[in-house]
Amino acid sequence: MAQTHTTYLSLGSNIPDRAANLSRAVAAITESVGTITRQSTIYETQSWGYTDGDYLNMAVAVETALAPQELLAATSRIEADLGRVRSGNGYEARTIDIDILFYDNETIDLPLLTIPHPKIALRRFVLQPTADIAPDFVHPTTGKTIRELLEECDDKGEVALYSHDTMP
Ligand code: PH2
Ligand code: MG
Ligand code: MG
Repeated sequence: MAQTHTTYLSLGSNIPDRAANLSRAVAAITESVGTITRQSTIYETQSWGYTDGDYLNMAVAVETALAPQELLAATSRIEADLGRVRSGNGYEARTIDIDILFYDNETIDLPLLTIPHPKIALRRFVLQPTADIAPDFVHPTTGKTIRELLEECDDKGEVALYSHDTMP
C-alpha cells in the first residue's frame, strides 16, 4: 500500500439538515479521502465571526494516501458535490465546510492551502472536537498540544455537546 499520512479535518454545517450533511460528508471522506480512524462527537456551536445560524461541528482523523493538494481537491469536490441539492432552479448553496487542520507534522504555505489551518487556536468549535480525538497532538508551529490550546483559548463562543451517536 502507498505510504499514508494522518490528516485532521474539521467539518461544519449550518444549513438543514445539518446532521445529515455531516453524515454524508463522513461517508464521502471514507469514499474518496481515506480511512477515518477517529471521529469526534458532534457539537452545536455558536456561529464564529458571523451572525448566521448555529453550526454543527465535528472533527475526524483520516489516514490518506493523498498528497496535500490532492487532499484539498478531494475535500473541495466533496463540498461542491454535497452542496448540490437538486431543486427546480438548479443548485443551492454549499451545505458543508471541510477544513484541513493538520497533515502529519507538515507546514504548507501556498496561496490556497495553509497547513496547519491558521485559525485553529482561535476557534473553540475546532479545538473542542479535535481535543476529543487527539488531545496530545502537538501543533507543529506553536509546539503546544491541542489540549493546551483549548485550555488557553479565549473564544467565548458556545460549544455544546449535540450527540453521542457515532455515525456509520
Ligand atoms: N465556519 C466558518 C465561520 N464560522 N462558526 C462555527 N461555529 N462553526 C463553523 O464551522 C464556522 C463558523 C467558516 O468556515
Ligand atoms: Mg471553515
Ligand atoms: Mg473551508
